[in-house]
Amino acid sequence: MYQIGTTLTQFILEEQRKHTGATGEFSCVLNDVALACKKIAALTSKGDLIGVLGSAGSENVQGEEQKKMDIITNDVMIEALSRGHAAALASEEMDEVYHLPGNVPRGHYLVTFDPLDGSSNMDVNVSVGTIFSIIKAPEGVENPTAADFMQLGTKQVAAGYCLYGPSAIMVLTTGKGVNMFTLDKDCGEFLLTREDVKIPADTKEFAINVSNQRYWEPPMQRYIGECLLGVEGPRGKDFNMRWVASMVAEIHRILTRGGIFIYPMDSKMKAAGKTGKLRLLYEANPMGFIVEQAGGMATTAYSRIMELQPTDLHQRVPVVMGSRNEVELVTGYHNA
Ligand code: P6P
Repeated sequence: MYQIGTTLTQFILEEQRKHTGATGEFSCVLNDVALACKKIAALTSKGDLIGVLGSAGSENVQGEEQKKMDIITNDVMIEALSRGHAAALASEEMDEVYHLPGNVPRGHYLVTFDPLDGSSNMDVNVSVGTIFSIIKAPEGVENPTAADFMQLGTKQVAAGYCLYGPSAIMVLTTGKGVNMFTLDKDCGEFLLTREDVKIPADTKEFAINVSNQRYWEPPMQRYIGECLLGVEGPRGKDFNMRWVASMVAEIHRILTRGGIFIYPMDSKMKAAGKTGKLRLLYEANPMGFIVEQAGGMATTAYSRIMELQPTDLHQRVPVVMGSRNEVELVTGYHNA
């Protein structure tokens, strides 16, 4: 148990002390991420004042329009993680694996991240977030390649996000539960505000982009249809709906009060040769780790997300995650 108000730095160092023989490298990687998130929090809070909103006039490696803040925050993450504690980096905004500069010692951790998930919300002043996932680099590999990142989500040693909303909140798991740290801008520290967060097993709130309803597979049509029937329907209760179009905000709400977040496979994606909307390595896996550590469940609607074998840095997968009993119901419908 930690005292509310413990700084993230103190928390990380205290956790390190529990691992005899720890080199401190993992702690340094976490602190590098925390530094980047503090800088990004400062940038997102200034927005138009410093001219960081709007399109960059370019596309990312996946052909998606890049916002100025996609590029800016990607650079902030790279700069913070290039201090010699990581082995290599991969990001939504970069096609290839990023290797640290030659004059910097190599660490032993691989970090994947989405520097600003939901970045299009920046232009309308809605919450956005940084998502990150940390795995161990294979022993003895001097310059890790994309193949070294193709590890199961169960191999993650840490995952987290920083939500830039009314307050900036860092949510972190290292496999021993989920803790939340709120940024105190007066002292520049993330302070522990919620410890060992747990998701309620049941919910009355679903998050899905209903504009895609006509493309959904029948089991998803059935599930959402039953929710919409409310108390008169087979679920016997009324549901509420939320859709922020920012995964970090959705998952944070679910960690806070329960719920289910769904971005399903659909016929439109299939016709376009896509395998889903959200990216496995830096959205689905880290969020799946956090949700599971908080007692929730994370599947593709068919199988556990963290047991999917990655095949590509930017691989997309369907996502159903949140309150355990609700995710189990949806997954049961799809496997019936
Ligand atoms: P849509 C943001 O672009 C994102 O990757 C997730 O954060 C979010 O949940 C989803 O896409 C929103 O998708 O189709 O509603 O714009």
